[in-house]
Amino acid sequence: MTQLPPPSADGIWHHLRPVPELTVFDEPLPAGEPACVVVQDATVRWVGPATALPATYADLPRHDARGALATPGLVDCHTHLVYGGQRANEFAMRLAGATYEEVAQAGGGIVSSVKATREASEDELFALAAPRLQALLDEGVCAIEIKSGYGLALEHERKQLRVARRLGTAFGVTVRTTFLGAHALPPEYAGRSQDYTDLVCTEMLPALAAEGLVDAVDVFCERIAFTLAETEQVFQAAQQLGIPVKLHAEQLSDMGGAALAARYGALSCDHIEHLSQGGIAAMKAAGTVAVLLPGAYYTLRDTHLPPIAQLREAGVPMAVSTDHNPGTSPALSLLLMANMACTLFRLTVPEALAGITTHAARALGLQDTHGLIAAGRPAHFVLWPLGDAAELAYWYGHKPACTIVRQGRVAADGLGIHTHQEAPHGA
Ligand code: DI6
Ligand code: FE
Repeated sequence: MTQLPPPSADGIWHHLRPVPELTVFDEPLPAGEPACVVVQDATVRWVGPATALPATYADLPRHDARGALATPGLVDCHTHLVYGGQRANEFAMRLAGATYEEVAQAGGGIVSSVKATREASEDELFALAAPRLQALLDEGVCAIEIKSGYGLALEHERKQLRVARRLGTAFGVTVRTTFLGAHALPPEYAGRSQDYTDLVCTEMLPALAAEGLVDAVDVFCERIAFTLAETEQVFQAAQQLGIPVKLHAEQLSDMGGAALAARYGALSCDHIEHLSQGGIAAMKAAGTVAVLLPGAYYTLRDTHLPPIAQLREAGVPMAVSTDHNPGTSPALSLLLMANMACTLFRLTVPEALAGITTHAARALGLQDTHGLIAAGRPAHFVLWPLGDAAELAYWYGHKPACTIVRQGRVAADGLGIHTHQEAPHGA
């Protein structure tokens, strides 16, 4: 089946209302005045008021946004999107009182997804992940991180990462792959945690990196997963290969993982419900992003809030992501996560919006290409028929209509803006 690529978004997108905090204007936008975004060769060339539009662009096709709100393309910076099976049974167990740790100790948890993932072929994993990815893209996601970590053996981790790469190509979306070989101890290594960590560092990571499958390296540093020393060993292996690191840190307990990750210049520390003041200071000094995952907090019915006020006070950038995974966050709406970040974690609306755009891009090292509408960047933006940007975090439970420009193409046109342009002039 061959599919035509979506139409080019080149042209002048005019009469739109940008979110000022998420847009860099070439010419200042007077209050209340609609803006233009000029796209040429799939790149944003200029952003400003129609009255200041440079004459060089005047002949480009025009797309009338009719007052729609414009945001950068959304960025989902932490997902485990590729896996076999599902774990609804554990949801039921936890409702009956079992904790995440007890489920894991009973043979459920991550290793049950490992079994299903190992049994699935690459094509099967692709077919399972595709509709999940589509759901996220339909809300305006333009860049997504996809982790391995359900293979836990070279061939199966490779399979997951290859599927992640294929998804990016097939869907025309920026995919950042993260190798999470140190996610859980595979059953065949029970009681041999050090041996498995050695395997991750000396065989799996170098092989997958050589195949171009690893954009970043992550570890689940936790009582039920990998120790601080094992985490550092994986970070050293990543550092030797020049690959950036990130960490599942202080989700269930304060392991000191965030401070360690910061010492390795981590892109992000994620979850961080139990993050200490020392961890916050280390992250601030290293420029590490705090990735908040309210979906996991909600699903696990956690009650230990991440230290939002302290992160805010320290000036640590906060991103918000789905953490999509079959165990603790079967979430397929980044906008719902923005809503939960506000209601559960008390983020302000501007913080939540920066959390699913600018700061999420930084958490993936994509701060120069994603998360902001600005001249010189690839064209990724979304137009929403909303009166107030706060509506993005306010409504939940439905997919809003929107027009999506992704990788310089009109990936969706729910508002009929692009087709509009093709009607006879003046009609
Ligand atoms: N933390 C999480 O939230 C996911 N992985 C992790 O390290 C959960 C993964 C799972 O339960 O399958
Ligand atoms: Fe996760």
